[in-house]
Amino acid sequence: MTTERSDNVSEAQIAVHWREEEYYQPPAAFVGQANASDPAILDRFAEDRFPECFKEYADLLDWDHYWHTTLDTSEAPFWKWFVGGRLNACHNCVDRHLATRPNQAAMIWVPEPEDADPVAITYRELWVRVNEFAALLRDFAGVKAGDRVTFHLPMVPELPVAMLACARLGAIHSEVFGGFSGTACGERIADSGSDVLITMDGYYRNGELIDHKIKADEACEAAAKHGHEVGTVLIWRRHPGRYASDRPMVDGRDHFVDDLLPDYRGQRVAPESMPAEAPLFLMYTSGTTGRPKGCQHSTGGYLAYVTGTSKYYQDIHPDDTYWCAADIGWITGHSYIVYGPLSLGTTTVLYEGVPTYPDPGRLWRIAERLGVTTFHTAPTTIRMLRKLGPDEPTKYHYRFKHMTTVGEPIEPEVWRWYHQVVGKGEAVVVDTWWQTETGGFMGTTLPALQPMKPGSCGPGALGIYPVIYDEVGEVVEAGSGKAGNICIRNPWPGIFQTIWGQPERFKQIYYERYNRDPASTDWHDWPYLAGDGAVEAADGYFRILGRIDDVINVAGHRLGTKELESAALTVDEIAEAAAVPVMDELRGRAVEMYVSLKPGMTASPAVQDGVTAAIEREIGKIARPTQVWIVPDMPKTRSGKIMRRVIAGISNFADVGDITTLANPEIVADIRHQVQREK
Ligand code: 6R9
Repeated sequence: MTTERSDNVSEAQIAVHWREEEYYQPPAAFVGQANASDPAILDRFAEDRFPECFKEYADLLDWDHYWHTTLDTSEAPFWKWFVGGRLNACHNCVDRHLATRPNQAAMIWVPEPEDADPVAITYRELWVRVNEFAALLRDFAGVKAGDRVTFHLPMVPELPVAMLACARLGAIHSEVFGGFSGTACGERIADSGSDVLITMDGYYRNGELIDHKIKADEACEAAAKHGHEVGTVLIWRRHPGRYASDRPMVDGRDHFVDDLLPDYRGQRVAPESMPAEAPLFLMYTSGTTGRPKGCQHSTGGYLAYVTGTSKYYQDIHPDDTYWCAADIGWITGHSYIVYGPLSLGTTTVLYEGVPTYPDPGRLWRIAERLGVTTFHTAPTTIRMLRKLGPDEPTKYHYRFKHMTTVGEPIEPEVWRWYHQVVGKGEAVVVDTWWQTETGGFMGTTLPALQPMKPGSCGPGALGIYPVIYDEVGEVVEAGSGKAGNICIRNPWPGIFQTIWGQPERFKQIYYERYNRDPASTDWHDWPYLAGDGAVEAADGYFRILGRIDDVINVAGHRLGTKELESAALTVDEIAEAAAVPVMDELRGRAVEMYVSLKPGMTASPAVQDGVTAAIEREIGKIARPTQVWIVPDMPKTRSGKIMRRVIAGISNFADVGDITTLANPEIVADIRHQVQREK
């Protein structure tokens, strides 16, 4: 498969092709209790029912005013769902459950260290907390409907409380994953134009209390460099009353939330009735250029889509104890820890720390202690736990009925361990392919109705019609064995509305490639380009090969090669940089950096460390490369483009393709010699 730029290398190009696998059927006990066990549901979402089929999802919500138009395509491809409708997302996730289950735990938070008890927060308590914090945001920080509020919060209940408080006010939240650097956070603050930053002084990870306030200072500084001043920084203390950082508080800017909150005790804030199309949140993700993309999600369409898919694919029932062990700082956490599960009134678990500390039995101990019924994680975690604690699950008496995987392709062998050992052969496994942009699941199986196939995510979700196109826009037929670019033919309620502040880029990246007529208002002319390579088997199941663009998916985290390269270029000695993906046993893919030096500079370990440090500073530790190679020159085309495809071939011990057209073909053997000798 080729990609958009000839100098580019894509993950999909270095994907391993595994053979077709056998089906696994769901256990009868699961089918008997499933939310979707009648095949009639497939007819209700048949193509000729589009778009009205999605009314079924929207009807799971409470609306202040019902909508008049299900799908408005007049400004294609800026789709508008449930037009005329009004609702409040916080009301749907909290208030509406007060009548039926005020004393049921809405959330259970499992903190580090391990001897600390889990904290249950009932729906009533959640309602009180959200109201008080919303009052503080409104009256102290001046937040109102439509304002953007950035969070840089770790995995603590204060994060969902802050999300729901913003939603209650109609403000747009933008959570930046806690592991991102202060600089990355500041860039996102400036891009979204947030006047308020909400953070925490510290959090636990691997048994250590990490100073997080330092990142708030860096974020404000970085935002200022982009010409944006942050007026208010609200800081929760991880241990109320006890400051976990030695960073000074900035007068007039920084405030401890636990000092302010007593003034708002008992206050109530009426949920703002928002148009269905009002943005609910921004979620930044990496893309083709250095500038991150703020994916803007709507209130009505998004909430309807995550509620519907949580019901039918996560099979969530109110009396489940549901645990998605992801971070809320990613789309998975927004959709399937917070909004979907709470909208359905279940108990959602969140945890602080990592799966492997203090030992690789931690997740299974939590599952046993809390009686978790439904479990959700990423292949990278599964691979790690399979390696570090292959028998750990057998030591604990939990029983999962349902398990999900998300974020990367899962190898059939790893899938089988998940099914057999983690799921004890009793749980269904639902592989869910989707993206920050899509809001919810795109390719997956209805667990009681469609059999599982290890390594394949499944067919399109209800009402979702994927198609694979080749480079010239011809359909790649199912069963042909050929890979191509996976697209979704139709819009759906969870699709993001635009890239914040960059509508042209939104159109260009996601819709230009296979658009049939730029003036058309017929959705058939606007296939959505997902940016993944995929293969469709004869049974209509899709196997995702990886990204086709300048994104590397490391342990389920999307990293932009341009962002990595521009971070490396901040190091004085560096003249040129190229980031390439390499296959990695545990993390799926890893990043290797290739750099060349300015004339007169000498290669040294200090330069290599400088590149790593720059990447950690600009993006965060998650982006740390596994190798920094200092090479005498980059392989280049005659027009001077760095041939990443050739470099990746060397790093992966794979074919480098045709190099006869390079300006400097001799460099290939030199680099190969240098790199492969050391690997
Ligand atoms: C939800 C999420 C999206 C990219 C996506 C694809 C990869 C996600 C997958 C999968 C194979 C799956 N991806 N789920 N690949 N099988 N089940 O992960 O969003 O962080 O935006 O990443 O992740 O490459 O394009 P996001």
